Amino acid sequence: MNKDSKIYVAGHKGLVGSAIVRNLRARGYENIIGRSHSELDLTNADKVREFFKEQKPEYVFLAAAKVGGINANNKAPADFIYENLMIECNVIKAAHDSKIKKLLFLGSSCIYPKMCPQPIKEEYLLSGYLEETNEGYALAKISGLKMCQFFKKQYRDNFISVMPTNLYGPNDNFDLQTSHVMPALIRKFHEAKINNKPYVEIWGTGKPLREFLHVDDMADACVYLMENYDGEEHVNIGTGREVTIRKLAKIIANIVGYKGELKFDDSKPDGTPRKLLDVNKLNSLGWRYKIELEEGIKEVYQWFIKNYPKDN
Ligand code: GFB
Repeated sequence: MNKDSKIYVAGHKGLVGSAIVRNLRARGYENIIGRSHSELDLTNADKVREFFKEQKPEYVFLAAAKVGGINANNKAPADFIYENLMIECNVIKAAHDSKIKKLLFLGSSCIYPKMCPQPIKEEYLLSGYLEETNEGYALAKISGLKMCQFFKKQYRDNFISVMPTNLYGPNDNFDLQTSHVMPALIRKFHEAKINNKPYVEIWGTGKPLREFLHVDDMADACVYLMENYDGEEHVNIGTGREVTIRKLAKIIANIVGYKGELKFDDSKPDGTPRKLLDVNKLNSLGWRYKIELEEGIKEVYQWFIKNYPKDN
């Protein structure tokens, strides 16, 4: 990529897309374009085709997706599989037809089998059944990854894929019903602190293990791989470190300054027991994460306090 290459970040207002835009700007890329959902509906094939024809992007980061936490995924599997498949089909095909130079597709660590050996190597894909709470989303993301591989194989398109672990950062979704665990717990502990609530409810048993990566690290890895990786196989992006949900809750409570109790509601699903990515491939390509978990949470908590509506 040259500094004046035309780069389209699909999903430029979301958690990951906005971080990719910040990272590209910081590296001196100047010709970045994005379209909000109301400007361009990526599930509409004609509109997407038209957009690529008119704008002629040279590089594409496909960070647009319908995303959500365990509850959102569990309740709306049809929406998750449909919208994500449509976005992927439309953007990848339009990128192929307009002969762009390179595309990077973002997947998710939930593409791997539920009972995968740990840490999860890239080659474990499709070696077992999926976690049921996010099967729709996972199937769509597996299809996106495979589409990129197949377009590369059949047409020599330079389409690559990355599979991030659980991400967090500024511009996240803090809605308690649809968010991921990190923003949900930041908000729950903050509200419990200011309202002097004696306890905070945590979904599930607290036993599942999760790996968390700050979205600024994620964006840095994406831009790094766009610049340096052309392989057919996808690349895991993570830290290689994990915590239990119980430990995560304690870390967040401590950062927020909440002194009450934690109550675990095991009527809510735990989801996959463990999903720690093997990041040896990424490390050997020359990239390593920088932001430690506590440092990242402190930063996001400050962002949340600043941006959280005061009447809540
Ligand atoms: O982050 P999360 O929603 O997604 O939940 P997944 C992680 C764990 O935190 C689960 C527990 O064991 C939840 O039960 N948890 C505890 C909570 N309290 C809360 C809470 O208040 N809110 C939420 N959301 N969780 C998603 C997938 O799985 O991860 C997506 O559904 C995607 O497809 C994403 O892959 C990265 O890690 O379980």
